Amino acid sequence: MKALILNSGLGHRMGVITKEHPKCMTEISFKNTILSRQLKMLVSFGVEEVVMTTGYYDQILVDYCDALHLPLKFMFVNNPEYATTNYIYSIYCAKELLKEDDIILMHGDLVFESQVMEAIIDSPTSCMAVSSTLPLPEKDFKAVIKDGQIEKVGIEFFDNAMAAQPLYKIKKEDWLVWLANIEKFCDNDNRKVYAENAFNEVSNRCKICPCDVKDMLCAEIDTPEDLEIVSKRVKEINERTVYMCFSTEYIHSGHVAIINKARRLGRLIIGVLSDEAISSFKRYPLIPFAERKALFENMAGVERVVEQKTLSYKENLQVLKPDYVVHGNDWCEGFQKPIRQEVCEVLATYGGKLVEYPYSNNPMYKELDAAHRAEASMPDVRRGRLRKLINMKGLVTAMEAHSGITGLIVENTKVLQDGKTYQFDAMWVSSLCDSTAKGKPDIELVDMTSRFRTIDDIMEVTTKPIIFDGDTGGLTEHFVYTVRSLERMGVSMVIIEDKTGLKKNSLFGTEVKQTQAAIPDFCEKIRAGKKAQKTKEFMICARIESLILEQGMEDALERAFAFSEAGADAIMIHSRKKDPAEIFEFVAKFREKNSTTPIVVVPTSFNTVTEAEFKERGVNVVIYANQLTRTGFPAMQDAARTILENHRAKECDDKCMSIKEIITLIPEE
Ligand code: SPV
Ligand code: MG
Repeated sequence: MKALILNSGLGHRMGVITKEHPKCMTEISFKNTILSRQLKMLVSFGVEEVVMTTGYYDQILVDYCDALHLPLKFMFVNNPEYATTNYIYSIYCAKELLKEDDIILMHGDLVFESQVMEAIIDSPTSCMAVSSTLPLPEKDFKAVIKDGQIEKVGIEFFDNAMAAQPLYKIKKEDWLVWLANIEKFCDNDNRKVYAENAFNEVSNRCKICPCDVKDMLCAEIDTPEDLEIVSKRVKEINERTVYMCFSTEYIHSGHVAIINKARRLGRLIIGVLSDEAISSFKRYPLIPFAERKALFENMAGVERVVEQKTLSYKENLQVLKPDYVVHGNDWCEGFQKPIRQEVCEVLATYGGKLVEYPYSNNPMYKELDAAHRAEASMPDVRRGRLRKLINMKGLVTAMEAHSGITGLIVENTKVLQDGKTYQFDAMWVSSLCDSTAKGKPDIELVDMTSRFRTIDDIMEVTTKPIIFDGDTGGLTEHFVYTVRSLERMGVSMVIIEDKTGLKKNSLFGTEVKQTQAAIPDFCEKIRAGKKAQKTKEFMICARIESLILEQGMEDALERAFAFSEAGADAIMIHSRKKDPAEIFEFVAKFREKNSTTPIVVVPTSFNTVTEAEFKERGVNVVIYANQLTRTGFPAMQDAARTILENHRAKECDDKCMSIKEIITLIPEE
């Protein structure tokens, strides 16, 4: 697409302003002339070639364009009869340069805002800028519109007309029709009329549609008064601000494209989501906030970068009050829909506008995302993420997973509540559920090789950190190998319980015979494990069974202090009472002397306590240890019974997930 800018005229109505240069070189804002503004805008829309007709002070104009150093190829065409002809003849002089492309045609004294240019360029048909809201001008162009097309353009038409400005996009096939008639006019020495006179004769074959720019700025400057009014509007436009928010950890061409569009609207402020906000709906970012911020700070055209602490834009919008918020239209549906709704509501309170651009479904971006997800699932990246999350959030939640599919459920289940997204931070590979899935009792019968296989299945399809239930840890001599294997796999934490001999599930309590390990022996196991590990991120958590085995609070606390002294990275306190009192008491008493070692709880029995209350009391990890198993298997029993009772599967159908739903649960790489 080529631009054709008509700059041959004298501009005598401007008085002294155009005494020494053509009208288009008149300053319209700080550092910009009418022309430099037009040219920079064309560049920002990707136009590379400009045909410019010259006349009055033509060499000054040519030198000026060169001095702008813009990435444009200029073709200057002088109209030697500029003083006695109209621009129809300037076009005639340039005709040979204008036969190969669609063109953007504009008068050199036209000032418009970028959204006008965007509307013109994006128009699927040939078009001319008109306004349905401005009053019809007495002496300027009006366009007569019939059946959605422009029939005539001139200053003399008032019926069925709209105010019009000489800014067009004209497709080659339409332009060739108009240009042929321009040639006919000029060949017949009819050179003092508007080029539009030639159009009016062929408008049935040269289809130009109105492009309604309403009250956006699109005005010609004919007089010093026009200059004053338009300069003021340009100043206002230049002060507009635009806000966009990003969670991305890398910038691809799609981001660059939307940023370029946004910066045309005004001074661009980028909000970068905090690590915490990203973790709430995606995963812990690989690239920390400070670096993601620097990524945008170093981008041309970005004026300011601020932190956005929540998924909700509200706080930042209320402070920054941007004129525009720019976003891809992908948030019209899905979990971002309420966030969008809130943005609209906040913008409405002060007259801001939401501008949405079509979301790019470029497969390359999907591949980039998949590669990034794969990186997040790598052992070295995954292993350290639990510690980071605990440090960042204070309290993290883990949900039980015992297979690839339950891992995917923990990975992908999200809930949007009060403008915030909630998801589990980590996965718990429970001995109870892993054994149950294999139809075995929870007595350390399922061997480590098999337990590792479960971890592998989960790891293959997820990215969240994993907490492994290591039962008693086995013999110390064996535990050191377990630690290294888990570490190598990318597991973040192993929890071992201070029991010895045949381990039974804690929820049996004292109903079955279970023996607690001696404090020195268990300390020795912890020490050996810590010594064996190779990375500093891996965590060994000591689980205290004193309350389960009714050994009293004192014993539990003595063990907790001894185990953390021995090097345990976290302490898990367990209870099978419904009443959380003994858990609360333990946490309070432990925290009196130790404020840093993370505390882990498994509230299967004391399940009335909320995460917020646990956090407030000093707990750092809440594990939902078995709920997927306990809900999944009854549903299966029910389905099996239903089919047996009915001797067919029809009655079971309503209880079943559709195949489509299953497919959406399992993403394809
Ligand atoms: C498990 O989930 O296997 C546990 C927690 O160890 S509990 O079942 O409560 O003992
Ligand atoms: Mg267990």
